[in-house]
Amino acid sequence: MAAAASSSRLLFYFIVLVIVSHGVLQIEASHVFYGNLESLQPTNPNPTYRTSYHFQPPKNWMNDPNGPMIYKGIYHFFYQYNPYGADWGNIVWAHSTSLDLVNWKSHPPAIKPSVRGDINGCWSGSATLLPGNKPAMLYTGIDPQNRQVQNLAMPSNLSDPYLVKWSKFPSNPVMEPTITNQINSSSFRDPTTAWLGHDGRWRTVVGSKRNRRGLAILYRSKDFVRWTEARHPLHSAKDTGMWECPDFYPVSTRTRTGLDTSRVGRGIKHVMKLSLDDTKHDYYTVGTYDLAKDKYVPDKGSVDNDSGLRYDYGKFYASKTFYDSAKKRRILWGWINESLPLHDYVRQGWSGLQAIPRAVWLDKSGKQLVQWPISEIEKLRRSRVGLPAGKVLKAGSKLEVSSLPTAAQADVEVSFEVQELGNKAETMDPSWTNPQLLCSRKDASAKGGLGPFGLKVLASKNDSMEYTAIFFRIYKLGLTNKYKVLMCSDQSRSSLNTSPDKTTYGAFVEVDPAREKLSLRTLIDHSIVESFGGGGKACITARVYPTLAIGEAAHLYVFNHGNAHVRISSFSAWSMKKAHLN
Ligand code: DQQ
Repeated sequence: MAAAASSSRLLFYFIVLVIVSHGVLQIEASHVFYGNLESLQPTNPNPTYRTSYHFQPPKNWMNDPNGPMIYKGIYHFFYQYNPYGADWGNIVWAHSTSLDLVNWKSHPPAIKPSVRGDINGCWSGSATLLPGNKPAMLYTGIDPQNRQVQNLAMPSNLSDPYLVKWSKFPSNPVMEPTITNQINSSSFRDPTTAWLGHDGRWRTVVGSKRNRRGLAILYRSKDFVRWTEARHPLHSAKDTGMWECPDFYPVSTRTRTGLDTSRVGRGIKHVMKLSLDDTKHDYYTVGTYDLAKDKYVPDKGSVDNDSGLRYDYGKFYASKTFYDSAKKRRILWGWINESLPLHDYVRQGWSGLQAIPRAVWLDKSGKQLVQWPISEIEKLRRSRVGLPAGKVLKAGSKLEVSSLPTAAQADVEVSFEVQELGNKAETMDPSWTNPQLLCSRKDASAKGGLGPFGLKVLASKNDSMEYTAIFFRIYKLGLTNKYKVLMCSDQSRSSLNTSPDKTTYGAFVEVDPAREKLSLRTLIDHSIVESFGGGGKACITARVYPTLAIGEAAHLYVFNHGNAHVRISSFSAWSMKKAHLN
């Protein structure tokens, strides 16, 4: 038996050698491979925009988070990585570990193209902890015919807590498109973390599409090795296009405590997150997992397409959660890509970052998720600067927060209270249903009734040339006593450089300003502005490339361009220490 296994392994190595010697093939899917750029050396390795506490490798291209997990007290993070350049291509699973999700040590790539089932690329996938605490990775491989197939890999040595070496299952692939199953071989990728049903069978879903219908194809297995496609998908939705990186997990309706992916039962709802290849948005629904039918059904009112709820209304894609059993929380990772044109980031020699890992839980309304940066990140805070509680920010005024050691690397928490709601709030037009459009029509400089008020970050002196503004506007809904809060992240003046994409982002925040304070937290990290409105009910992440507001020359302001006074009920800003990033 063992001799047969080792001879089949030898055969695989032989095949690999033959294939590798013929060079890497070109594949196109949701990312475009520009093979000719690989040979370009970075001519402008300018460190200005590199981050101090947002995860990134020392160089080259990074995209999706893969297989996050905790094993023997160590956090593992894998990611899509190009070892040869700053553009997408030659994809391997790079690997880093951490004790605190803040400081990271890098290891050699864990999964690289080497066998028939992944010779043209090791694409996204997820970790499952099998009984006995044995990690198993399901990931998409690109085979010699450029078909997308699903493979299995496991650690070679379970007593190494860093899990540096990984072995591929000799009979990979474990799921593949065939003539009979009618799966489109170029739209079949990104298996989720598997969950175990009461019938003793594992389940996973793989993202796909049929015509324009997005599909989460369901597979079941008793042994994690032989997988059978179910007769129906776990879920599908019309006109959504290809579903990349699906994520499916339970959330508690009662507490913020995270749940293991296999948990079902009373007091539990489920979340289905999909990454839409068409728009590069991650949207999610909240719903019920019907165990009898093995189907997921979104709740009534939970919008199941691109106009539904999003983790983040800025740059945030291909995200993935995992259950952190050490701290009993569910943690979300998401990829933040560049806003620079391709040639600019190839010249700078690196591309792509990860958002700060966020704890996620179900809001008490049961209708949406709440996200908050993991508390460990707070240990990087130093030199707190406050403002007196209750300070009034007069209509049309701004205030500089001047004594921060560096405003280019900071964490800011502010909360606002508004009086005069009834008199000063502008009336919302019922046709204003698209918050991003609304924010781009009314940028931070457009005076309003209640708002815009918020923060100007990465601002040049007197915010006269450059700034990124994150702010709120409060609207009244018709003749009612109800209000709608709009949150915007306005990048239109973020840089004097004309080449970056400066799209403005927006979201509605489910907060009642008549009863609650309106809070905003913004993590600033040189070229990232990651903001959490309403205690994490709406998040917006932006990439910016200021030319003046860099390093020590970056300024921070609190502003109010509305025509009503606003009270700052609390304010704290910290400079952030540098984390150890790989
Ligand atoms: N990125 C991976 C795919 C996935 C896409 C390839 C999403 O597996 O569908 O790098 O960004």
